Amino acid sequence: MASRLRDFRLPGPPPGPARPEFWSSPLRGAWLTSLLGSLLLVLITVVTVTGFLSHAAYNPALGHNALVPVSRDVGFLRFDWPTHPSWLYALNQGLHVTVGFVAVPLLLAKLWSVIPRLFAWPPVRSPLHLLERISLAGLVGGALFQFVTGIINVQIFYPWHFDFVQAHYYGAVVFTASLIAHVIVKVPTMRRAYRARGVLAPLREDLAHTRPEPAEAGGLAPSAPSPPTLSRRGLLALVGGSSAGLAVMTAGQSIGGPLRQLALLAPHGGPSGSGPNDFQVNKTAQSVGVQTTQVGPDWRLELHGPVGTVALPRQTLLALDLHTDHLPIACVEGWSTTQRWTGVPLAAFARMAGARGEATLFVESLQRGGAFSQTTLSAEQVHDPRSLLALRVNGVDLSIDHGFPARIIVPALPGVHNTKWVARMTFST
Ligand SMILES: Nc1nc2c(c(=O)[nH]1)N[C@H]1C(S)=C(S)[C@@H](COP(=O)(O)O)O[C@H]1N2
Ligand SMILES: [Mo]
Repeated sequence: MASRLRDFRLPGPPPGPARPEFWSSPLRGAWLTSLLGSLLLVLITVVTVTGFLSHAAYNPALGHNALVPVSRDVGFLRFDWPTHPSWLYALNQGLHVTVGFVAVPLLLAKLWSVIPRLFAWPPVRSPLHLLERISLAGLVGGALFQFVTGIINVQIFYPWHFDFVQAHYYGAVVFTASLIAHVIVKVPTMRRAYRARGVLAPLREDLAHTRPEPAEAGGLAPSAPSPPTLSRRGLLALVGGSSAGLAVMTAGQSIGGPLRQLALLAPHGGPSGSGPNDFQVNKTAQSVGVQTTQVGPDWRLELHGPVGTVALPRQTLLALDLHTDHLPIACVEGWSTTQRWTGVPLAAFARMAGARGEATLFVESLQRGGAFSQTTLSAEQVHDPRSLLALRVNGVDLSIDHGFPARIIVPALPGVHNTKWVARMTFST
């Protein structure tokens, strides 16, 4: 009986990718996966940190920088996004989006290097193995979900029916947790691979000296390797070259100048302005239903505060002490552009409205509805002397698409808080 049990075997793997011989690339192995994983980890760390920071700066649930005035407590992430240096969010978001694109070839190479695992046979060996596979589903699924939604979103294209900010945020939480667990579990394998082969030594081998890593049961190295057609450093060069190409096609939207023309992966062909107003428009007035009649001579800025309500025509605003500054608009989608804005400092409105030091400012647009039609600014953001209700840009009146008659410009805030077509400002504590 005992010997019968010992003789019992699971049926062998079906023909195809579940058979070890199916995967024959001589480059696969613990060292290659460790190196790709280590490089990817550096990039993913940058993307993750800038992503969570961006969420803190942008997050609708954070009272002060809110798209809607709610003050749900979100624990340690509850802080006011600073206004210094003015390019802070442009840098944060430029890194988040550019490094995200740069990581794509590395992510694909990393997934390629471990793909035999997807077809592991038997699919489940033990309860622990099942747990490991479920956690890998979170890791790989999370990575694919984050990259696909992020990349589609920066094209200002929203084909889905869920809230991108929330989905990308919760996706990030799941992905980050699975990644931390994965790194902890894999550190011993990586150390073993680096100790056996050196961290960079295999990159010195040319094609003629490229040998497969020794095959181990359940390992990634092939049991029946084919002759190499590419060295490991050739593979790395291919991945690095693709990443560099993606960097060139993305970074220009943040760096600007002639590089902007190369930023082919930035949203393109969208509306812009003419003359001094010729820079990227996120949403045109027409697209959100703001009519030229609403922004004509009858427009008034409604200012509410402890001393009551006033309605100020544009002429009155232009006669106030105006301030001019070079400040960026930095969109969450990664593009940014620095322009010369002229307008009334928000602190002047706080004085006019009789608002006390800690009062926050709630801004509403002529635009009806939608998360982008309002914002809440913290007292610190209001009292930065560079924070403006901008009336002019680059020496001329704002174009209607850039927010005429008046828009918010606050240094270092995500573009989404720079509300266009301002109708009403309310100070309250
Ligand atoms: N009322 C209103 N204000 C708005 C928006 C909007 O859709 N409606 N878009 C915001 C976003 S997401 C950005 S990035 C900036 C872009 O400003 P621009 O279109 O002048 O470049 O405006 C912000 N202000
Ligand atoms: Mo934006």
